[in-house]
Amino acid sequence: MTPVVLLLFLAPLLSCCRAEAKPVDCSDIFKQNPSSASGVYSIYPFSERFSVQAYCDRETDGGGWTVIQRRMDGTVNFYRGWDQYVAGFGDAGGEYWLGLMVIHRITAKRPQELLVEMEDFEGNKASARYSSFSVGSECDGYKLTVSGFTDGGAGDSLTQHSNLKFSTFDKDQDVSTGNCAKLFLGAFWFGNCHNANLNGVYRWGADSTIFAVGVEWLSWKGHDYSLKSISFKTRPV
Ligand SMILES: [Ca+2]
Repeated sequence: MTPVVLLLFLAPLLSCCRAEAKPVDCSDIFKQNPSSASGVYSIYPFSERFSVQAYCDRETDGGGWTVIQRRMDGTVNFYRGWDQYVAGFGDAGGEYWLGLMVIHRITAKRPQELLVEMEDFEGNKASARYSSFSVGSECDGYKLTVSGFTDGGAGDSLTQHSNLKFSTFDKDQDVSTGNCAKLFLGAFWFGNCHNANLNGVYRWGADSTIFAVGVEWLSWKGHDYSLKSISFKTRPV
């Protein structure tokens, strides 16, 4: 068989292989179309038939980040129960939580890194980065595993939460005798109880009226400062 005949023979197979798989996460979207801008996209972490809306960051450090959590203006109530934290809620164009099911799925498919970015009400910005990040399955209580901290000025308020299960006010999986989610009005990988409360109450800056219930990252602004914005972003290593 000559090479030309062979090519004709293989043409249908080759064109078939070119059909792109649906993007599992935001990194696939920018790989498939490098000129895409940051914004809301459909991703398909479970199957090609079931899409999830996510905000994809194209800019930060080369882009490819899938935003899994974002606070920015206090428009969405984050004090919610277990089912909502499993399924996800909010608006991918604004404040939202992508959902434990999706986060587990994305981090189980490929090894991931995590970037936490935050801003205070004075316009200061800081970040924290982790070279390894994953969230276990529901059977594991959606356990957080995180390591490889690099400081972007925010300090490390997350490594202490590694190996802890996720808790909401109606599902206490923390290691405290109390209910951390109820005590600190959030939902998180609480231990006894927290160094970060990114799903806490949005309350516009410094406020010590009620201890540690705000949107917090302890190592940057302490327990009595609720951040203007914070986001968790993940991408394959
Ligand atoms: Ca408890």
